[in-house]
Amino acid sequence: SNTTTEVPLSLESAGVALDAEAQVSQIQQALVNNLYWVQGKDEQFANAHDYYTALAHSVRNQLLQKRIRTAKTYAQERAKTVYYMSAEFLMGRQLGNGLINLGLYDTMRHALADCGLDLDELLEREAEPGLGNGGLGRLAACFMDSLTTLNLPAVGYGIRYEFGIFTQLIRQGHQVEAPDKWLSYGNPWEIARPDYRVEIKFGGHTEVYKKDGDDDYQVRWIPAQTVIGIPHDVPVPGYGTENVNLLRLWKAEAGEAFDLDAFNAGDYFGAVANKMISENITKVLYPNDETRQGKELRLQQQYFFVACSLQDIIRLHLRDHGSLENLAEFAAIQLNDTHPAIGVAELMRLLIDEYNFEWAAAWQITQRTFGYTNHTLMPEALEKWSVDLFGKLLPRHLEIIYEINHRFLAQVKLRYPNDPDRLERLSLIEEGGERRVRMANLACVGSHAINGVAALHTELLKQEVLQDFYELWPDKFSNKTNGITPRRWLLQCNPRLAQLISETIGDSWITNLDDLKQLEAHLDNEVFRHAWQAIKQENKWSLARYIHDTVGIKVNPDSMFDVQIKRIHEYKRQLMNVLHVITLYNRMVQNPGDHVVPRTVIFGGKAAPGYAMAKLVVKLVNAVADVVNNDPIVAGRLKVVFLPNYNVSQAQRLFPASDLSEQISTAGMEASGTGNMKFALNGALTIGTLDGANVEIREEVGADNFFLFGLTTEQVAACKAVGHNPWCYYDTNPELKRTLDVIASGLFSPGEPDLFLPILDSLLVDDPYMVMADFAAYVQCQEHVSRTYEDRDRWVRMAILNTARIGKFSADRTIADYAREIWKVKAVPVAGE
Ligand code: GPQ
Repeated sequence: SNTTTEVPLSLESAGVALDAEAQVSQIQQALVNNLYWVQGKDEQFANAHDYYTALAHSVRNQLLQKRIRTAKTYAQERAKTVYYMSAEFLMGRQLGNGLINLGLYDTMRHALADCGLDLDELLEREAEPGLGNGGLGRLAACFMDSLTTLNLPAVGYGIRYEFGIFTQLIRQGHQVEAPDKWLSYGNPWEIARPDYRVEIKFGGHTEVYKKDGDDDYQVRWIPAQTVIGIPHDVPVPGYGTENVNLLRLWKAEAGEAFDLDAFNAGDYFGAVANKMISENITKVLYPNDETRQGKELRLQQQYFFVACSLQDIIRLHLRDHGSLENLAEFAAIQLNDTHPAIGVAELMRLLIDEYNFEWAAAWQITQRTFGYTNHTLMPEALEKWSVDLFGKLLPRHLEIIYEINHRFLAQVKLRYPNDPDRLERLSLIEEGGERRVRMANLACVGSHAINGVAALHTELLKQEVLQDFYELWPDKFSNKTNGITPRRWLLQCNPRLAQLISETIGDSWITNLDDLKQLEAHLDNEVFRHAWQAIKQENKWSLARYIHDTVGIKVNPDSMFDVQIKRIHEYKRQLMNVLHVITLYNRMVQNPGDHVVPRTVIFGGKAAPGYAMAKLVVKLVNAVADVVNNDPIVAGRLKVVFLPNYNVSQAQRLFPASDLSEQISTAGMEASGTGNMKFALNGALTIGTLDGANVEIREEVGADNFFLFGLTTEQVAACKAVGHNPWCYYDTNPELKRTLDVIASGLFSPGEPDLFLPILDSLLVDDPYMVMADFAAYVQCQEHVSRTYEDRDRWVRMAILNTARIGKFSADRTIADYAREIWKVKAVPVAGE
């Protein structure tokens, strides 16, 4: 082959439509060229990872070509742009997604097979970019896919963590965390843009001064330290479009001047040590999901990426529009939770201190530009920063926040003249004890739109967490029920089902998920139902193989795959699921001859490293698995699997192979959930509470096709109001009693009889997540699930209806709603070559 071409080819050269054979040979040539010119490897010595990288570069070349044309088009059209600010983007692997979105997947598979390479194997070589914790980060990734697919001009702004979410290892059943060195073999998807570097200040003090030729006083910030932000751009393709948007992630480096003083003083080592401190800012993702950690470095991360992004937005806006007066007409900035909420104060600072705006004008621009999405109802998850820490790190921002608060509370006082309690609740500053800045209040005051992520969640926000803001500004509030991208979560992860669907109703569902409704017309077609079932079966076989390869457990692919995959949290009640497993086991021990519907109960999820109770639940699952999986009485009718290191790649294997989706959070606690949508899209049935988006999923798929159980939000509240007594459930439910007694007996903790006492204590002392109260209903509902599963034809019909009716939960719908109602942005399609 010819390896002497100077420039690595892109896969398709300008404009010429190639026949299939020519395309295959061009792909092969591009690969060889990449191997040679980009990686300096000869075919002879190239391993699978080298081929993966070569392939990734080929795809990247095409994406960059499209990206350049996209950027030109957006600038020419003076298009309004969405800036999605998020501390997390859980993108998942890029290669498979890139190939699918470019429409090259099948061609590539053939071209590779032709050279004796297996595409699936190469796809597995890609490191998982785990730049997020869970649902919130994955939502941001699905949104990027939909934004581009809808041809909406958008930039995702975030942090390029050198270490993503930790790798979860299981040792003797316990979770152990290992660092995630995802960049160690390089990242072919990113391009560093040192030419767009920005400088970010930290610490120091402020001072008043008079600008030349100006009578008014100005404030300036004299920082103690500066850090440089280097953008790293990742192209984001959409499905079937020429548009390519950008994910721009910031890496912190030491400022140019960092070393001068120290160097001049001869302190070379001190200077280099200082450089390391700067680079720490983007070193590692905080692995806490829905829990605050008031760590200085975390606030530095938040301010760093937001300040970098705002400078970038302003640079682009001034380039295209000349003045910041009309910023809100061309920029919509969405705050993904409160992590980027400091942006409100930073934009005010920029406008006032750097661009000489008057307060009122600056405030109007700021409010019109920002929107805020809330993702949790749990008060302990709301971010609050100590005023001391804040003032030390961001002295100018603290002043600005005080001024915002002063003006805001004056306005509130006019509206509610004799209501000091309300003033106290609305204040941006929490008083009493250590004074703290309330980031949710800052986000609410600084935004023109506030939204929740499911209908129930938004209602509860209005009634509870943000009630005072709702009463003040009801029109700011709206609901935007979450969604998922059908490209990754069906087309890519479940190719067999995707193909059956496309053969049956055509492929318009890929970009118009409501079209899945047409499947209902085929419900009575036996051939179709059999094909559906056969695909689920194949997917289960392939998951069974994966389980055996990763944890060495043999599972029965004919058993019901009962799956709970999500972060480990008390409110998500993995514990209730384990208690059910123990109950099933107890029944087998007591009545070995009874008929049972075989189940494989699969768990996956990470516990925050400092969350002792969640880690103990991981241990309990593994301990129960050890006993149940090895007891001959069970005879393979029940298996328990904890899959270590749940992540996006693993999720793509799990959803297609699941029969039962566990969505069993305490009502009123899960803001939305998005895994629930991925299961249903892939034809799993849900056992769930009336929580988050479960409510809307049940509405869509029909109550008959959803296994509902448990207390409602109101019942939970009522129960707690009269004083919930978990003991009475223990005393009156013999099966529940037996289940807790077996744990207490030490059966699952040989040699460590007290190991699980904290779990028993939590259940019996206050049971804050109502596991005891919901247990009987859960077990009863699970019996109904088992009986239904025995009628396999009924189950398949229900599964098909779940898929057919899940169209509402496409992220395309969600994004179209944000675009129309909050961002006021329009599609700007890029013309083909
Ligand atoms: N969510 Cl506040 C997270 O994943 N992390 C967080 O820190 C917060 C929320 C989730 C939430 O628990 C899910 O119910 C949502 O579906 C998801 O955000 C996306 O909105």
